[in-house]
Amino acid sequence: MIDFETILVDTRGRVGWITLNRPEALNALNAQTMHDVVIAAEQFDADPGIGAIVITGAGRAFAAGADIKEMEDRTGLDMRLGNYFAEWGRLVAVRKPVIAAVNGFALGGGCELAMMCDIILAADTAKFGQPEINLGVIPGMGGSQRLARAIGAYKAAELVLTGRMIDAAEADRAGLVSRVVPADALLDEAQAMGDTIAAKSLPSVLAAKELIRTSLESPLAEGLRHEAALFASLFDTRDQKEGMAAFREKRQPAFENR
Ligand code: CO8
Repeated sequence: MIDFETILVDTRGRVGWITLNRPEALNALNAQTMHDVVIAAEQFDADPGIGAIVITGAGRAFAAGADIKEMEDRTGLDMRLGNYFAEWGRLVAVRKPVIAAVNGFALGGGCELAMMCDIILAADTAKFGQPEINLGVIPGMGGSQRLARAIGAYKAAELVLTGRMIDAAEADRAGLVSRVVPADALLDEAQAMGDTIAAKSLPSVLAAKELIRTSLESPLAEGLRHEAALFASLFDTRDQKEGMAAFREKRQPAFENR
């Protein structure tokens, strides 16, 4: 692993951890952080020893948004030609499951980063919001699209147009998070969830992630065809034979990820 400037990276069992580490700036996402997260995630994605990835933040924020100080002097043309946020697309392209362990503020780009992940585990102290409207802009890393898909157009419009922050309980009711846990249990719960996923057969995990991701983009009939094809393809894995034999023999399966 390379030494990163803005994140901490470590491996716990088969779970790869990425901790945003600019707590003095509430982990505001500058270009270097984006680059570091993407490179670290791609390294975990390519590593056969890793089955799941967790992203969290050091200090009291997950991430309080894109770095306002880095952006503020740019022109519209700078933003357009620089294509500054395009690199996040590489995080979305990671094939292994990514869990956002949201420890505090997840605002603007921070909320959008959480929504790029497959699972959002939130501390009961977490706060979510898209406050860009207060800065004279709008969400720019997918917020208007992913939030509307996650919580519905009406709730998303309220949050994006007013900039109101919501707590973890409201985010949970709205369907923005997978589960809320006590703040002091967040990292252990994320690790346990990562361990659980990483113990499954990787081919089936990759297929499940891909299908759920693409369900947001494709018409139902196309998604169902895709599911049927991937479902069938898993019957050519040793792990499918092992998983079903283990069920019949009333024992735990020993998956080999092939
Ligand atoms: N960018 C840069 N610095 C930040 C950011 C940020 N997003 N958020 C916090 N900080 C810094 C503060 O400036 C402060 O630094 P300093 O000590 O040097 O003054 C430090 O972090 C601590 O913050 P506060 O003192 O403000 O802490 P508080 O507890 O008083 O407040 C808040 C916490 C409510 C989270 C507050 O910091 C806040 O409102 N932050 C900004 C939230 C925000 O507006 N986020 C949206 C940013 S825009 C965005 O994400 C757009 C994404 C996509 C753009 C794509 C374009 C193509």
